[in-house]
Amino acid sequence: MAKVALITGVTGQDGAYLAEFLIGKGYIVHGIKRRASLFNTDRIDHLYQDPHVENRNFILHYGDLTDSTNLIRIIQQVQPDEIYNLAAQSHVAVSFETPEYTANADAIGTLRILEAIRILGLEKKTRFYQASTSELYGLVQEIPQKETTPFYPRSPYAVAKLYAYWITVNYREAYGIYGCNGILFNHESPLRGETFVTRKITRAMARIALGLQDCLYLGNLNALRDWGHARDYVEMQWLMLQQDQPEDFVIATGIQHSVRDFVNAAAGELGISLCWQGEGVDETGIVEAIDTGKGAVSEELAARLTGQTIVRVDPRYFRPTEVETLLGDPSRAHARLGWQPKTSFAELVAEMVRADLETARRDELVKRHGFRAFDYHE
Ligand code: NDP
Ligand code: GDR
Repeated sequence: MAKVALITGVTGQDGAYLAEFLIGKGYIVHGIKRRASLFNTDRIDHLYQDPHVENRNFILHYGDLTDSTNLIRIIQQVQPDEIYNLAAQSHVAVSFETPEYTANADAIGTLRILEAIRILGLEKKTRFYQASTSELYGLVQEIPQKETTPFYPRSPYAVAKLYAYWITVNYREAYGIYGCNGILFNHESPLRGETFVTRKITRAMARIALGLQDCLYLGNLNALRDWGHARDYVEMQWLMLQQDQPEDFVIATGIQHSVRDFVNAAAGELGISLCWQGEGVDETGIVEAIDTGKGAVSEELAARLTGQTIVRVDPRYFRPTEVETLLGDPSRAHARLGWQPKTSFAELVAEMVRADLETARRDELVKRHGFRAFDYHE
């Protein structure tokens, strides 16, 4: 019998990679998507199956983490062997603007699923994965961070995720539910949302290289993160639910880079070298030279771009309380589960830049033919 998985947040970055991974393992995958006024399934359209066809292995349900009865009904219908709770208002900066909603979805939403498992008597059948986060470490107490490092959340998002972390531990201890927290450090991909810093950078650099955008505005360039590839990290989410005993694990690469390093690496992929001038809010990234041999920037555009400021700091992207440095120690996951990340930082940046360059080329073509290309950036 094929195993049945239910993924909340299936339309997100990790949901898309995980759904594809589980289908590849022979699972029947159910996903919860939110109702939106426009289609919101771009990331999973390649997995879509016509609802009129029988024996589907990928099935979507409308739902929301803020709606208990809806969650109970879906879980009752699906009778999942495994639930992956990936749904969340996942943007740290946005959580300062919508703290109550973030708490409702990210904290109480997790409780709603755990309660549904209990109400339906599925404690012994259904295994539960909680998408916990390195943001729990916030104001870090120890470098690198591991499973025993104390938490100090620094945003409404992180505080909500702290509740979700502990309620998962509590339901495991109180009711014997097989529940695990994956404490995942930042992981990115070409499917990353456009307002997270990595994707914002790769998208902007590709657009600048084609003359579609003049400047990239960023916040804290000194922030340090441990960036991995989402494709590698979803494998670990599955592995955590396949063990004899439920445990919590840190998932990270163990290597740290600054936001500025990421900008340099993305620009370098396009043949652009930057020199940095000024400090703090006055810091700027200026084009020092362009290698047109890389084929991204034309000779004509290179002549215009050289010497131009293409990165500036805009304090609007500063956060009321910032997480300055995160570096994970994944040695427990390596020792106990045999897991290690496969994609290097350079490979990750290159893959993201390539994908965004392809999209920018399409936009440039549209613009050249007199149509208005999508130009939104935040
Ligand atoms: P995304 O923001 O890409 O995806 C979030 C998903 O949650 C989307 O499908 C979104 O739907 C859905 N969602 C949001 N609010 C609700 C709600 N109220 N009810 C139902 N669904 C909702 O996040 P990622 O894929 O990057 O991350 C997955 C999970 O892992 C998140 O919980 C995140 O907090 C956590 N995490 C992520 C890390 C990372 O670096 N990516 C690191 C550590 C933890 P829609 O598409 O409609 O917006
Ligand atoms: P983060 O990711 O907050 O770590 O949360 P994000 O990419 O938003 O920020 C990383 C760092 O970059 C700095 N930064 C900027 N960030 C954004 N978004 N936009 C900017 O213009 C900008 N300039 C500098 C930030 O201040 C920060 O220090 C992500 C999310 O996926 C969470 O859901 C997840 O839990 C954590 O990673 C681990």
